[in-house]
Amino acid sequence: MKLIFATNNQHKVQEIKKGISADIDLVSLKEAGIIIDIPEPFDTLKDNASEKSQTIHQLTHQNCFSEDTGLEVNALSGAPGVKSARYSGEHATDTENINKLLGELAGKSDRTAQFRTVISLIWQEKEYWFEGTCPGVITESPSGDQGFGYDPVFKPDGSDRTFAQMNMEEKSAFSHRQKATQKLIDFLRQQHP
Ligand code: ITT
Repeated sequence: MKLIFATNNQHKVQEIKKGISADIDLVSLKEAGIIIDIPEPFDTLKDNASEKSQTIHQLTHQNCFSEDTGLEVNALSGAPGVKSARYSGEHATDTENINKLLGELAGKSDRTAQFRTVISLIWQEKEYWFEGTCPGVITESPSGDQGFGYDPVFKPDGSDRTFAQMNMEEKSAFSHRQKATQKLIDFLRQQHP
């Protein structure tokens, strides 16, 4: 079955393509030839995910999904959360965002955090949501050069390595994105047993 993944983030495409079953023909926006910068104007991951999938559905009239992900840090009352991509400014780089995060956490003893992913699926004209979380801690300094975003400073519970020190399969065993994707796969299997 064909499913469009409404994202411009190629790291997300790679991770979800690895985690999704072979019977699902996942097509990224790039592969579908759709060039669009979808705004994320809302205060929740769920609303932003819906905005992305509905925009692409209105354009293509095909089954599609999107996801919005945020890093929620307890000592910062859940920040950067829904603003994770723009934490240190509108066009912030990953390094700038990480530096801001480490600065905000300096001297704080509670370094617990979680990644949260919300998937919005539009399947046969109806919308469904799936969520995945991954608890962990923010390290004192960056380690590793794999992955993307905040991966160099996020160590999931149960591991002594950051996400950036893991390959994609290792990250998947812990990851928020993979947990949400698995729920999506389970749903699609029920539609087409
Ligand atoms: P799309 O909206 O096109 O899907 P995006 O990069 O704008 O892509 P988000 O708004 O969902 O995606 O992502 C928010 C930011 O959170 C993202 O830019 C990364 O910095 C960070 N992020 C998301 N998932 C992550 C992960 O698995 N590991 C580390 N950082 C992640």
